[in-house]
Amino acid sequence: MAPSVRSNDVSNNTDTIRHNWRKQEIEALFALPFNDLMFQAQTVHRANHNPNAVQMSTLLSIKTGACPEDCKYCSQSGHYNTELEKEKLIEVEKVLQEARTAKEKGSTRFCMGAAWRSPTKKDMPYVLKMVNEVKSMGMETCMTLGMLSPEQAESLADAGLDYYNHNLDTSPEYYNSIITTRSYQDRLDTLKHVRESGMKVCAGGILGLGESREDRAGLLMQLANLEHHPESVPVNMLVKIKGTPLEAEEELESFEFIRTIAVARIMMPESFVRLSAGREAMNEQMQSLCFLAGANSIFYGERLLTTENVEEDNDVVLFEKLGIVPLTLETNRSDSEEEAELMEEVQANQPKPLYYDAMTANKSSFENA
Ligand code: SAM
Ligand code: DTB
Ligand code: SF4
Repeated sequence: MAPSVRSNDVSNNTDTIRHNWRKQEIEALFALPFNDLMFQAQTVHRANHNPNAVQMSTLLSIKTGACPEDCKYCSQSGHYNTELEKEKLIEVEKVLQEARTAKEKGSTRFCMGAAWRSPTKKDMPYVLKMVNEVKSMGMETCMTLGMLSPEQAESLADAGLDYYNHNLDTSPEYYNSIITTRSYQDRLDTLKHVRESGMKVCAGGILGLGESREDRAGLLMQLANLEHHPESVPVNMLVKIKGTPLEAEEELESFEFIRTIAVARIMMPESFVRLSAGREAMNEQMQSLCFLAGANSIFYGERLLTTENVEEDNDVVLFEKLGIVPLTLETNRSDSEEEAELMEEVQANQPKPLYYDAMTANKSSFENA
């Protein structure tokens, strides 16, 4: 029998930004007939985004493995034997080379990730230099370095870091089954420091950790009820890593993953929802349904941090089949940024109040005729 919630009325959802979602409402969205959920998500998506443009970020691991945290899904945790090749903080020049290549291939954002609990005082000058130099190449910058103090967030913001990625990973209720070395509140605190520093927030989670639908709803509720929605919401599908406690975790059903993307889109209409890790194991049709559900960002490039991503050529082919274009920095500017720039232009072109330039005035009216 079809559930009693009908989704034809989308009028309340296309232009409302809410921060007071209740678990029951979210679960009701999850329980909609699939087509109704997709229609509602696509309607919200179209009201807020170009439905045929996808933002592309490229990842680079700047410090790999030997992490003191015990995240049960992670290849980089020092608690598990994952046979990962560890690497100390890499040289700034190597980062710049990789960023240059990513830019040439069409990526607009460069995300640098380190397997740290949090950066140390000694690490900071290097990461600040990386931000500064990648930024001056004309790319958006993103980092994920673990927990940040308010001061560290400030200094990254001052260096020009655009986004900071820090995931909540799952619901508060399920969290302790996955990570014990860092609390949920620690994560919320870092997100607060990032927001207060003025950087944009990238925060999402992982599906397929053995969590329930209620946990997926709980994760989205946490994200959407933050004071401001994260500008970027990565939704990762667990990449099973040999040697971790989740290596043999049962596969999450594909439609449940797509439903989660759709519910995220409805709850956070203006955010970029990123179809993140796990894409390599998804066929073209599954990825297309994720885009239809409102995902409008991907990691582009052959590697994520320590695992393989979809081959670039395959992404190009899929985009061509779907008529999707990569979002450029120019088209990604917000209305307020554009308005501010227009106002500046208008003000710069204001005629001097004490004389009237008849020649120019006439000329432009001819041109406009
Ligand atoms: N060490 C930092 C931290 O955890 O805050 C940053 C790097 S960490 C790899 C960033 C995120 O990647 C994690 O929070 C998790 O959501 C995701 N991730 C890590 N390993 C994953 C895996 N095997 N499958 C899917 N997502 C994963
Ligand atoms: C995020 O949410 N996913 C990215 C990024 N933020 C840093 C990381 C995915 C890691 C996938 C497993 C790996 O390559 O180690
Ligand atoms: Fe360390 Fe981040 Fe991996 Fe957790 S997810 S073990 S904090 S690198």
